[in-house]
Amino acid sequence: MDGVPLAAHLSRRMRERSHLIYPVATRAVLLVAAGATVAASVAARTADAAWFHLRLLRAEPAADARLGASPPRVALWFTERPELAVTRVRLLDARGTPVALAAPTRADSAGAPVVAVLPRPIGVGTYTVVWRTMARDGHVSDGRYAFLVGGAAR
Ligand SMILES: [Cu+2]
Repeated sequence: MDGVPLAAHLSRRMRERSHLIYPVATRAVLLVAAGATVAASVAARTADAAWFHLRLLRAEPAADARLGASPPRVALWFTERPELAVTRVRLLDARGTPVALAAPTRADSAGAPVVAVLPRPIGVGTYTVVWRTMARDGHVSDGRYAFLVGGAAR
């Protein structure tokens, strides 16, 4: 039955997105509503995806970059000011294991990136940056992208 996995997916999605925005009681109501009105949720989610206010503008390392050596940091520029207190940046190796990364910081100036320093250099391999943040209006955005260390020399 097609509706079941979709409903489960939407519930999970709603839970992820709501935990920063809504108190627990409201979240429970939203989960019930999500199960009851899947079609409406699909429409809302589609519109939502098209209108995420905060998006990743650019990044260092860039998506799909091939670096000759370990980057010193991950820097993320967003289209609007992110709420640093709820911003999470993780770096995963090819097996999905988290790599040591300092807590994200951000200079208090317009256009400043969120920066997470690598305390130790990383070795050759493929890595994935996973980020999640929230705009000042409470909208949560998240994403991930990969880059390669050791792929420059050929
Ligand atoms: Cu928004």
